[in-house]
Amino acid sequence: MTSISRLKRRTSLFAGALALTLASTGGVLATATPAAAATCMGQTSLCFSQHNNYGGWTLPYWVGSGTYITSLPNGYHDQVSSLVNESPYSFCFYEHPNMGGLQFRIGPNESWATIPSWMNDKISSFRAC
Ligand SMILES: [Ca+2]
Repeated sequence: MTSISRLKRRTSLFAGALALTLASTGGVLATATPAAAATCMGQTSLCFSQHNNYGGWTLPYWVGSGTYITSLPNGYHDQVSSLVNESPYSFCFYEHPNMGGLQFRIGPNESWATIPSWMNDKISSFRAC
């Protein structure tokens, strides 16, 4: 074996080990960590939190395919910074009451530890969508 072919073999072994490490790390991050950090009330629930990473107050809702909330309770407007959706439904969140202004949509069973900055501290109403 020449020194060049030996080097190639070692490089490909290293690349294989690195890919395996990344894949297993990605699997852990994608499942265990968010699920442990983000819980609401069960399989048909949606929870808002005041701060990033589900901190501060939490406002929970039982939800269905026709959920339509024209206004969060007084004191909860324009403060939501993270979300947990433990339902099989997609939801749209709005900047103003009665589904007005900017819209931010999330899918079934999605949790957002940090919602996008353009919608942070702005949600005032939401509906299944
Ligand atoms: Ca906030």
